[in-house]
Amino acid sequence: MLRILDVNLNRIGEGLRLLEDVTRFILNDPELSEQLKNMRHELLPKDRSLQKRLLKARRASEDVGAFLDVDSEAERTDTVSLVSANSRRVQQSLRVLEELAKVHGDDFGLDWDKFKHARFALYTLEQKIVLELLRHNKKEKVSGLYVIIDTQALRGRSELEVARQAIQGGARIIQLRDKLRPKGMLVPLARELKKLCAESDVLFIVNDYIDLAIDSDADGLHIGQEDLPFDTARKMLPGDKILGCSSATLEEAIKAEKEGADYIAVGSIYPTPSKSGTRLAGLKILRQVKKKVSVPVVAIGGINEDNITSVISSGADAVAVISAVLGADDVKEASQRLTKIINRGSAK
Ligand code: TZP
Ligand code: MG
Repeated sequence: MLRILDVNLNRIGEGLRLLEDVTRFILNDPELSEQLKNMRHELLPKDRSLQKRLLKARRASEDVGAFLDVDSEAERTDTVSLVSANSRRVQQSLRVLEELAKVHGDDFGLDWDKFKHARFALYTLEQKIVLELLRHNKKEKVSGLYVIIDTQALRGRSELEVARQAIQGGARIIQLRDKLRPKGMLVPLARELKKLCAESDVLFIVNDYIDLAIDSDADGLHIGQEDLPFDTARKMLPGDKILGCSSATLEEAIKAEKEGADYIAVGSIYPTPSKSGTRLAGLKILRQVKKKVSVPVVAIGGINEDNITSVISSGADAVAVISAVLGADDVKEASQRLTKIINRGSAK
């Protein structure tokens, strides 16, 4: 009995410690890591004499099951599966302790209800950590060439064909931007673009429309200062989706990050014919924003082959363009040329 208690308490302590470290050092989430730390402290026995009895009962070198798990351990190739496996382990141990405490709880001062509550709390925590990790992974992919499929700039070509060529030319992010058609008409298009992007491990972002982003299972939503308030959009978006926010000033960028932006688009960097009424931000604001925010920074507006080097050397993690790619007869070639310059610049 003591050996079973010892083993399961150890599993709980170790598993929760791993989850805590992931939320603390990878996700930088103080609330989640605090919750996990409190849970660990609450579950592990504080009674010194029980701690001693457990230690005495330990027979780790004689454990017949010690190396039976190796196959499933080898499958834990990424942090998400690591979190799932460790959550499961802790949940299972909590269940074991819950059942044992129902029968023998009084002998060891163990409360079965405490284990049950912790198990249910962990089901929700696991979900939160996994969604946050998926979002974190997407955020890390915000770099390189970001091509906006503006349906007004297609010059008779299809959105899908242009997106496919841009991806072949090296685009790492594709955005659907449509200011013309009724939203309903965009539903099948957004779903197809998402499928195309997923096949190439390219991020797919929807501009303006949160419902369209959710329906198409896009990787994220992009909004500007005149769309939904950023914190409202963040609350409405599923936890694994990224939120991109346009800013023309340093103050707007700082506020956007505070309200939940996963990347900040700074623009317009140069005057642009592609969007009327844009405010000019310039390279100076780009540099200031890059210094002050910790999320990736995307430069946008009037960027082309001739000026992209300055944009990269000013710190942009990604460069968003419409005309430099959609204005070219050969979308793939234009994307390739921009990608090459970006890669050269960021390698420095
Ligand atoms: N937001 C700020 S500038 C801009 C948008 C959508 C237009 C970018 O288009 P281009 O052709 O790359 O200047
Ligand atoms: Mg908008």
